[in-house]
Amino acid sequence: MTHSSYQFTRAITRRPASSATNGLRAEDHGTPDISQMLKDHAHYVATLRETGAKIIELPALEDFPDSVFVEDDALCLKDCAVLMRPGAPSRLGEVAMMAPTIHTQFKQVFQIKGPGHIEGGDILTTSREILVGKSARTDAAGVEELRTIVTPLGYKVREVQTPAEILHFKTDCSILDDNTILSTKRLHVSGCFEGYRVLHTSDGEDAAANAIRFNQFVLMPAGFPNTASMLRENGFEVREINNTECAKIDGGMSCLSLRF
Ligand code: CIR
Repeated sequence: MTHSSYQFTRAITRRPASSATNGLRAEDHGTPDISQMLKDHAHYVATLRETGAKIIELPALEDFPDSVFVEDDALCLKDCAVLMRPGAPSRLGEVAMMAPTIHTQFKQVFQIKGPGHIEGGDILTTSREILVGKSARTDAAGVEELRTIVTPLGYKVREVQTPAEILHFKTDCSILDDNTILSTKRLHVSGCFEGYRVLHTSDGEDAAANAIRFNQFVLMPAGFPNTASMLRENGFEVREINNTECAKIDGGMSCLSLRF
């Protein structure tokens, strides 16, 4: 399998619902301000669009407080998509709401049927393999079902472990180019990135790891100046997006879009 892990022609996003104030969170950091979240989301979408990609914007789903985090609903590959089966019970129903859009974009669509669970936030697709971190949301059965679906298509799935203290594998890492990963030190020490060039987030800036490379830009949450400088010194064109409100419900740059 060889294809670029950061060049995309399309992305799917979903407008934040007012009910995002009830979004899932590991710790209470206060209630998200929805008008600020909407502004940040608009900035995010505009930045994706600035790269020339087509952005499919879906309407808010009030019944699903976490539905702005579309990444968890599907895995989009070059030639097919796989609808996920979230481990968070309140998020299971989001997938059916995403499915029609996925079907308009992909000829080949698969579905994780269970009994296992898997969320897109635990999946890092690199140019050579699909890393899936087992977590509180993604279990071994979910990983195995994904493996059964994509192996015949030529993809290699590697099961890794999301550190216990973080929500998703990609909470702590992101792809910067075909051979380079941005990672927190705590995730890198787990040894899962052998063979890749790894750049570390700066001390005290772990939350900067949930970034995305989308065509010419690296979108990262604002407020992590040392990591932003390090990325610029390494030649990346960094765009900083305020993420204070999504961060209150454990969401970051990658969660907000499906990219393909
Ligand atoms: C959740 O707990 O499911 C949401 N509040 C945050 C999801 C973030 N998604 C992601 O990291 N891919």
